[in-house]
Amino acid sequence: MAEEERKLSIDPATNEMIAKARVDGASIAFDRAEKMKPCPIGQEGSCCRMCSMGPCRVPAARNRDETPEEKARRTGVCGATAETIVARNFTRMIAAGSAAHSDHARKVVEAFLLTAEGKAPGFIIKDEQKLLALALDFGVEIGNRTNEAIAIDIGKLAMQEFGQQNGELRLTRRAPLKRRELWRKLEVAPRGIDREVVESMHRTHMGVDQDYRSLLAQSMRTALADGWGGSMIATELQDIMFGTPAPVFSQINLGVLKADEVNVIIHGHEPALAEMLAVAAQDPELIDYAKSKGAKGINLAGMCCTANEILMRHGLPIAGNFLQQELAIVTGALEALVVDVQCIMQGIQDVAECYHTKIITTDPRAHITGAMHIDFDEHHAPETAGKILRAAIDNFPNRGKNVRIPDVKTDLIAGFSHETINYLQGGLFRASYRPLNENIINGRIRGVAGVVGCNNARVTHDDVHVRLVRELIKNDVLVLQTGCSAMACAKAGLMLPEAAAEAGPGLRSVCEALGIPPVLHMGSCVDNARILIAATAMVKDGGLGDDLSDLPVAGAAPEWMSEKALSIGQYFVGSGVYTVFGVNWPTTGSREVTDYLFKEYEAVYGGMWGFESDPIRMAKLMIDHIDKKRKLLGLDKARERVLFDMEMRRSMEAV
Ligand code: NFS
Ligand code: SF4
Repeated sequence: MAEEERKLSIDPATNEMIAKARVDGASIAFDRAEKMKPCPIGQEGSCCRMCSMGPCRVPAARNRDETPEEKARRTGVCGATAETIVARNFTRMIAAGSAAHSDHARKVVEAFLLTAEGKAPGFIIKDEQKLLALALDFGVEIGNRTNEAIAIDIGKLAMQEFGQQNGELRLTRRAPLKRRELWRKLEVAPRGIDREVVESMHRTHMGVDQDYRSLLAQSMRTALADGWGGSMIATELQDIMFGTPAPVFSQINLGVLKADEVNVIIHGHEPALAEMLAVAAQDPELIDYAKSKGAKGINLAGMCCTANEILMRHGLPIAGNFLQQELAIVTGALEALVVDVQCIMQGIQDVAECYHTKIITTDPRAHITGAMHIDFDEHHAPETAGKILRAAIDNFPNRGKNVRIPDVKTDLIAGFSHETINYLQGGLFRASYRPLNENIINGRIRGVAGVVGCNNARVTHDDVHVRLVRELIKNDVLVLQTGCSAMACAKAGLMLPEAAAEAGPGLRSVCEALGIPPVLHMGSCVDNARILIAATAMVKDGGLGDDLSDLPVAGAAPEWMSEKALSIGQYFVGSGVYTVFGVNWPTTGSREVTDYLFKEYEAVYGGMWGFESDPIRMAKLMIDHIDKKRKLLGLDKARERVLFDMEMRRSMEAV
């Protein structure tokens, strides 16, 4: 049967747990995906349910030579065309994605203000240097003021970014001048974060904006409010409170769970709770309590983006990425799965009922029917963390006999923030992007790719990420990663310096000289803002053009599923980056809209969208784009030379 033939994952731990789930009778996303076929009309963006005269289904024309009369007949009850319907759906998805990142940021700003005011026990201002740098960006006076006083001003200004009605978001000032001028000219410079999300919802309401170009311009403004607003604010303030990531060693995959300890996984996105749990898990009193219940200790691991946050800052192990959340429960060895917001499948509750795992929701915005709820409140963070861990410890004696922890885990090095990359290349006193730019100019590094995003149950788990990234590094493209994509490649061993052996000769020589892997883990999905900053630093360092769209770079989300990924893609495109998505593409219901995003956008933004489900072809699209940019910069000859040099070097080594 075809269903049996489709390979569900390339990860042995995942496959082992899928098999166990089936024996145990637990319902998991991998199997539900087989039963739940996607609706073809919804998938192409052609279903409108913006009013109760619908839902109206306006599927894409099946023949390319559709006459205008035929096309005119393909509209909703209100007369909305396929173009309008598709663009409205696309815009709403981006609004939801931007809202998710930005509402996360809002919580971070609230916690930051409480911390500065001394009202959040357990939280401190950890990275003074970053605080002062942000103060300069925000125009906050430093003088002889205390860190707390400076932080209060920054926090207030950051909070204003949400409610601001006019003008431009502060952090857009960090973008290259040329880019900002373009945004102004196109009238897509984001005014206020909340305003852009609300306006997107308004404009997509029945009977408002009914021109796809106009709708897509608003979707761009909303996405830019995410990348250069919400996400960037979240990353910056999290770094100040919890520390800016530096290289750290850790391990990943379900094999990080321990047979003789209380296993707690923290899953979701906002690092505040996870930070407190990381501290509480070291508390001798709680460790003794765990021992009193027969466990050897408390083992805390992460999942999804929360995992990336605590990995980058504490080196805590990662249990897995998005499609492994239910499987962690299937091990039978998980006492508690603690969740906050985003990417948490409701299915975990049902799976948990087959085992002893407690699902503990912690955010007032995200409840799950049947789960235990312990509200996380920054005013009492350490106490709440203790309460959560006690609930997990109390559950240890309930662990049954049906336990199997896959003996699979991989080492990795993470923690490549913009600051780290800067430092690694020149040391503290000469920190700069010069060596990276020089290696791009001399052709050892062909270009840089950001490979990010989710897992998707419609494609073989981790497969597209890993094959794409392998192909890119083989072709001397340095890869920057975040999110679940980073975890896929970490599991495949690509985040170790030894992985340089898989890279092309040029990239390999650079990685070996710096002692870094060819694939750099930059953090969670809000940390895609770090990629924007790194790219801007490349422009500012010189020699690679004067705008982000001049750089030999490309982006991809090969297994995307979340609306957040679409918002990220759109802000990358709007920042001038060619961005390719896999799995499926949500605007195929209109050829005109799709052509606009894939082709015409290039003339508008310098960056455009692409779609390709095959990883090798996806890599080719990205590499072709990188080569095109190299040529425009006059760097195509340099690469030919360096490859010759490498050949020569190797023949010399052989002598
Ligand atoms: Ni990003 Fe992170 Fe993963 Fe996708 Fe979800 S965890 S915020 S959305 S699934 S990469
Ligand atoms: Fe149909 Fe128009 Fe209503 Fe959409 S807004 S459901 S296309 S009538």
